[in-house]
Amino acid sequence: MSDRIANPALRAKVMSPDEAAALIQPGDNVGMSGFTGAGYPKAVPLALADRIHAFRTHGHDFRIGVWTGASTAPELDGALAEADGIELRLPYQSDPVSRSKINSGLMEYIDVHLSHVAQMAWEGFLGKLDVALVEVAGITAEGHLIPSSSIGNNKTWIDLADKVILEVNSWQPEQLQGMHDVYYGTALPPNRKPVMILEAGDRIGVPHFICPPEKIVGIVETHAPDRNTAFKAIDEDSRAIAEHFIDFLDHEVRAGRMPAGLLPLQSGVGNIANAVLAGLGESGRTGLTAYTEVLQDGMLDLLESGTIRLASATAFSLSPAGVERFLAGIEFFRERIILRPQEISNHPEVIRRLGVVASNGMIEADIYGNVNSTHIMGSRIQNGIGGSGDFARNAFISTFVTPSTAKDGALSCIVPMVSHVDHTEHDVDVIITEQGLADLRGLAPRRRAERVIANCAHPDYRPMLEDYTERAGKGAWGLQTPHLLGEALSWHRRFMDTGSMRAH
Ligand code: 0RQ
Repeated sequence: MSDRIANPALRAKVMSPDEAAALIQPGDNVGMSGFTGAGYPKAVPLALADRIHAFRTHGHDFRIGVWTGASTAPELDGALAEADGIELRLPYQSDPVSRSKINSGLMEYIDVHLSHVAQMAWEGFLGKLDVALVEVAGITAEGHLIPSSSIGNNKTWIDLADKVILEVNSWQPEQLQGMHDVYYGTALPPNRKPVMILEAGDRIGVPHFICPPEKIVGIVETHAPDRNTAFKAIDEDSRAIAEHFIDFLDHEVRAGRMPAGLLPLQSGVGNIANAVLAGLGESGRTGLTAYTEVLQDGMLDLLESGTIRLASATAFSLSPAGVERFLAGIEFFRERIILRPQEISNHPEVIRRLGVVASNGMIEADIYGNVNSTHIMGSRIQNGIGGSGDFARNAFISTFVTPSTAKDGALSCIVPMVSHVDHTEHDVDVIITEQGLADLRGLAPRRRAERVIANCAHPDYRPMLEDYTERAGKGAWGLQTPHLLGEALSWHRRFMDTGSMRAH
């Protein structure tokens, strides 16, 4: 037994993963920890997948509802989806097996704004939460639970569930203790109070989760790493996108809309977001702050170089090399990083007050500035909206980034009409591709279209977009947001029929 469980009464509850999995029954809703591959339970979901397989072998069905913070890893989403053990999954996920089950109609998926999940669970729409299955870094002598590498919805799951199962992971650094800020002041209307974060680094909570010991029905000890996928090397397109973004920030400072120290930055997930952070590091700025969800490798660079002095988030999402660096410099980083529940890291009130500058990835944007972050060809889910909507709607400036084409140029990421809308034209201020940047603030729809096409579309697709816009400008039913409805989605149709959006 490791020395991570300092409370004697709770030490007595240590059991095997199989014994813990046996506490989860068919039809249960299970609130699990985990956010962008960090801090998810690593042993019990695998044991549960075995239990589900065994049930099936004996002719019995076994499915559960899986609620998390965000994406997890093959040991959780992958294993349970493979076993056809998930009836309903929420919120954001990015596992390929789950994606395939969802897109084949075998698994239900609710894609919720990440800041809304906790309130939705409290409101009762999702049914009863039977079990919370949460990874922690340790348990103090008083019985307080030390959070691990993500917080996500763990506080809510522990509060709401009938039973709590803990995984105490000794792979997680002990020095995480003290980095977290768990806020216990949330309530439903009409009892809500202001969330008093006035600067990105403000602390308003406690560094641990509080859980009545009698609710804890089992504790499993693990020593296993987080998922930790490596980032792609920064390519030319990502570098160009980062340069446009940084030029834009300089422009905003010169225009007097932002202080020289900028406003708190939010940066989404993925390779391009990581490249944007790297570009910021080369810009020579210092003393910035981040109010964001996820801390990728690029953020460690910025903290080390002093570009960013403080970062608030709900989770890490580091590559294996990033984990090594984090561990080597943990005393330095723990002074500069705060992890919060996702209902606070993504809180609309706080994002609006701080004036966050948001930057998120997307699948496609249309000429008027509507953005699709989630669905390929309007129907196949890629990942989910995650926190991008929390930030896009409430940010001071909301930017979306993508290469101008995908799949070796067979797809244009700038299209006449998006095949699915996550962020409406009203929530999208700036679109950036490697071609350039379209600042849409203050522009009416037809002027937005001109700018998006001229600045962001790939030259191979620009003439087709100009042609569409010109004809729509003459033949549309109305000229506020001109569209030819019979043709607006024909580019997607062509891709599905021929494998390319190109006309020939
Ligand atoms: O597919 O993997 O099969 O090659 O989409 O695209 O270019 O690798 O970009 O990793 O930055 O992800 C929007 C998915 C972008 C991500 C999205 C295909 C492309 C590839 C991935 P392959 P890239 P990224 C904070 C904020 C929503 C949640 C969010 C995302 C795959 O940014 O999930 O922002 N965002 N959360 O080939 C068809 C197009 C395409 C396309 C790209 N136009 N049509 N396929 N692809 N463009 C974090 C959280 O909330 C947790």
